[in-house]
Amino acid sequence: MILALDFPSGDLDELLNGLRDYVVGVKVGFPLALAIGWEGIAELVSRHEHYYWIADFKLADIPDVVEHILGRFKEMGMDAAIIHLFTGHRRYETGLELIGVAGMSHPQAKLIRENFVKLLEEAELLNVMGIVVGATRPEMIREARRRLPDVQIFSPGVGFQGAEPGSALEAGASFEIVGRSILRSEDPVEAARSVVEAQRVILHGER
Ligand code: NUP
Repeated sequence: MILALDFPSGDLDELLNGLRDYVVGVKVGFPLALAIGWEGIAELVSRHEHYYWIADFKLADIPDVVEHILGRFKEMGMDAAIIHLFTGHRRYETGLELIGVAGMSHPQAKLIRENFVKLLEEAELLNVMGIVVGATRPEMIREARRRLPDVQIFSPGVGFQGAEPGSALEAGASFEIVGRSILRSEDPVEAARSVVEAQRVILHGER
């Protein structure tokens, strides 16, 4: 599971230390940048380097600007960044892995949904490492997995937005992204443990 670290409360280091057994990566975006600043994020990354860090700012600018931003994210210790695919990009030499938005989890993402196949084609053309496809849309995950068998599929929308833990993995996603249902829980570690257990039960019938 990837943790969406948008609205944490309490001590961030304690939270990230406590989640090590259940979380492989941490995704950060504007909510955390607005709360603790770019420096704060860079320092957090440097204290928790074992996590796979994803910068989710859904970049959608001209390629020269995107390349500059990706370079700065790399300096901050990020491992990957999420970009929008609809603006068009070139292949960037920044050392960051790229994840393109192919489908979104919220019901209002109509234009993106209508252009899903074209966005998958763009992802293939750019040879991105991964794509985002909402967990709330298992039929789109299945379609993406069928068309792009080797791409990593990251699926947000589990828990708070309604998708059941494990359901996106079952449809073919590589990682589920979970935020508020863990962060807003009384006991985030227990909430993360129960997500991972549900994923195992769905995938392997294990307990
Ligand atoms: O389609 C998307 N849906 C989505 O929720 C693409 C995203 N990147 N996200 C992000 O995933 C969103 O910005 C948030 O950081 C996370 C989901 O968090 P939550 O609904 O589990 O709290």
